[in-house]
Amino acid sequence: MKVYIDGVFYPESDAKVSIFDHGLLYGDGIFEGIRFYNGRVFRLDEHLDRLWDSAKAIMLRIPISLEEMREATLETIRQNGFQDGYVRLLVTRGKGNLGLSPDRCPKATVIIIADKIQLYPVEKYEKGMVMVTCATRRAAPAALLPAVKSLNYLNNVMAKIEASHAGADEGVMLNEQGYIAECTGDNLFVIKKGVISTPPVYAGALCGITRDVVFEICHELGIPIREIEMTRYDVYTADECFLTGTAAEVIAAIELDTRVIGTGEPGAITKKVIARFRELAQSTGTPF
Ligand code: PXG
Repeated sequence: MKVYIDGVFYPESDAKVSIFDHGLLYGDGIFEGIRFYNGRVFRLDEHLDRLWDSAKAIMLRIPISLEEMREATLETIRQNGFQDGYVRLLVTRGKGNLGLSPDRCPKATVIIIADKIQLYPVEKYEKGMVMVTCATRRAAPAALLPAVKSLNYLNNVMAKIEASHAGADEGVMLNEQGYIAECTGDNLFVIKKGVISTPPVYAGALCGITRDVVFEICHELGIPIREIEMTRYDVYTADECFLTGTAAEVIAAIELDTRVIGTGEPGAITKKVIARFRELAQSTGTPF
């Protein structure tokens, strides 16, 4: 594996950052996870725009231009020789000292890793996911902006551990008010009487790029879709449920807190959305 760090490609064993990097010391940094399929990077510009927005929000100066980041991303994929896979972009505050102030970090560190990723076992894509509600809440927007894809994923990691200790595949995270925000690394959608609903971003969800693709698919296929605050009741009583994320793609969910959702199998509308998503993923994107 070849890893890009600040303009240089290193073999994996030599791909290292300083122990004084504030990404490590304080989780001070941002990232993006991007898929590439069949020789094309899916929604590359949308991911780069979100990375730049995350940087703006945390006052992080990315030391290369967006065009340079775009080219570095494509080159990292080429260097690794995959046709399909996953590319992770990280920008940390960079090397500083043991004080948390970024004043002493003269330059941000840029890392690009191209690899394979499989978030859930193959059979889950056929059968659907079992979910539990996590006690760990999504971080409050006044504490840690949920729209920023930052290196602070500790609450999501805690929620993921809770879900797996409960024997579930995924965890549903609520916001401070008890409304559904999203899952630990995926956005959540339900379908009731032919209408798709998903929590608004202000409920504590990340503005997912795959989530945006689902809105486009629904507009194209004429399926009604809306953003609305949701409680667990809306998931318990839904006809269908599915999750979206770059790593997860689109995947059905069939149970929450031991309540079976709908028939307990991936539903017809979910399957339609999944099929169209796969077509788009395979046939559109930035060639490398
Ligand atoms: N919510 C959160 C909190 C995320 O981290 C999504 C939603 C989906 O967004 P996109 O833009 O990808 O559709 C994410 C992104 C992992 C992993 O290993 C998860 C994500 C990204 C990278 C890795 O679980 N989720």
